[in-house]
Amino acid sequence: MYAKAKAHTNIALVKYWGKKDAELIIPYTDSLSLTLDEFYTTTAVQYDSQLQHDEFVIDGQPVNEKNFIKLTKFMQYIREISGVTAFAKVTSTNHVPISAGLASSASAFAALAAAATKAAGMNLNRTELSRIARRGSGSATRSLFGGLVEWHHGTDDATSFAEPIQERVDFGLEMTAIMLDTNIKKISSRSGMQNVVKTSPYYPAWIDVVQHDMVAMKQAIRAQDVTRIGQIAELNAMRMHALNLAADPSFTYFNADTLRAMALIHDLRNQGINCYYTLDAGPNVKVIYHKNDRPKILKALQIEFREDQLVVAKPGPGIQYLD
Ligand code: 2P0
Repeated sequence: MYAKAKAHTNIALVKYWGKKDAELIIPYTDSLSLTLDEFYTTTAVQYDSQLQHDEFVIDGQPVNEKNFIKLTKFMQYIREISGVTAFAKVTSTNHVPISAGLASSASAFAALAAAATKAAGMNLNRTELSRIARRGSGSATRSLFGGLVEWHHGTDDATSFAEPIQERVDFGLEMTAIMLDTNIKKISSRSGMQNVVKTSPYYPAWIDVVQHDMVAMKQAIRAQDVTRIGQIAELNAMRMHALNLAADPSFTYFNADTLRAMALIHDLRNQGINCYYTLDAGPNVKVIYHKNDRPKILKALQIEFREDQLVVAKPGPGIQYLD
């Protein structure tokens, strides 16, 4: 009745932003991501018939009530499908280079789905696990697999799951995260995307954008064209963030440093250094480039940002069981 798993986080190159079904977390669009080696979560699950409720300890701290409700609901689903009746003690550790930064619900729910089902005696493949992880957090769907991963939006629980496009990414694609603000974000992804779906007049256009970008991105991956991958990812991210600016109430995850970092990447490109950026539901900027260009890019970034704000992340693996 015990298992431990490790899952890595992922950064979307074609973003997921909006749910058709909030309960099952069925998105409006497909999405495509790169799993990273630097950021991961390890989670141990122990079912224990003596417990009166589930217990969750994350990074040494018991979780708050809001997270407890979300997590115990997830565990309840695992009990339903596995037939296990006991509550569980769940112990989770986020491994990130600096505090809070890129700790992510993606790696958290992927690791929990794997550990909780294995401890319950289930032997599921990664596709099945990705469908389960999806119920915890959309981006977790993709974190069961390594490298470049596609999440098929599907129409129901059976058809909304992730699939690897290329698990071993060996053509030089790399990212560096510029950590600008590691505080917890003010607008959660969940409420941000909900507001956008309801009020952003550009939402129908976004659905078309993603359909187009998924095809173009997969072509660029097949061609191992890092420049094209960066171009598509950057424009896709900006179009996602434009939805937020156009929502009512309007909002943005950018701060002044975000704009400074984006301007620097544009400067580098103008100097002939090939690099692009993407941003998620927060101000931190992730730079996309070919690893051969890393020294030049880091040299330029180090003039503007502290060394400890810059985290190089390579493509990472899929789910692993530990112990
Ligand atoms: C993504 N993001 O594709 C997009 C791009 C952030 C921006 O998925 O509500 O934590 O748990 O499904 O997955 C972050 O949102 O949201 C996210 P829920 P999630 O990676």
